[in-house]
Amino acid sequence: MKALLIVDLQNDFLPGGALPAPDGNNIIPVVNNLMEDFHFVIASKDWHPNESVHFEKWPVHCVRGSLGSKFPAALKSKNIDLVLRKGTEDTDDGYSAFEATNVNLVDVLNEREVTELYVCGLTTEYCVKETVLDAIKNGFKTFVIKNATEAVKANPGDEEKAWKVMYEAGAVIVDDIKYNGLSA
Ligand code: VGL
Ligand code: ZN
Repeated sequence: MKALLIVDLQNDFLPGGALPAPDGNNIIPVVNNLMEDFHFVIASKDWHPNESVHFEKWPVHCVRGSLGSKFPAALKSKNIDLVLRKGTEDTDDGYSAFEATNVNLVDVLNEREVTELYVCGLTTEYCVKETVLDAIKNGFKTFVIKNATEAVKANPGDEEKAWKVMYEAGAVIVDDIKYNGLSA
C-alpha cells in the first residue's frame, strides 16, 4: 500500500506568506492531481506556538490557527485523510512530519500497511528533506515527487544539496509519477 504525504503546503510558505517558497504556487495544481491517485493522503502542518525557539532562526510563521497556518484555498484539502501537526512545542524546530505530536506517524503508516511513501510539498531544504530522511530511517520505501516540491531558497546551494542528501540516503526522486507509470 502506498500513501501520499504532503509536507507543509500552507499559506505562510507561499508567496505573500511569512516565509515563502518563491515558486510554491506552482505545485498546488500538481498536488491536486496527485491526490486523485492515492487512497491515503496525509498532510503535515507546521503548527507553532506564538513564541518558540524556532523563531530565533526564522520569521514568525505558521502560528497555530493563524491564516498563515491554513492550507491555501486552491488546494483541494477535502481530499486529505489525515492532518499531522508538528513543530507544536517551543523546544525545537520540528521539521520532520515524523515529529508530529497529534499522532504517531510510524504507527499510522504501519496500521494502514503503508510500505511506499510518496513525499511532496514545502520546503525542499527543511521539512521535506527531514521528513524523507526519517521515512527512510523508519524503513519505508521513499519517493520524492520533484515537480510537486518547492524550495524556500533561503541560502544559495541548499536546495541542490538537499536533493543530493535525499538521493544519497536512498530516496527515489521521481518527476511526475503519472508519466512514469507508477501511479496505477
Ligand atoms: C519549514 C523553515 C521553518 C519547512 C518550517 O516547512 O520547510 N522551514 N519551518
Ligand atoms: Zn516552522
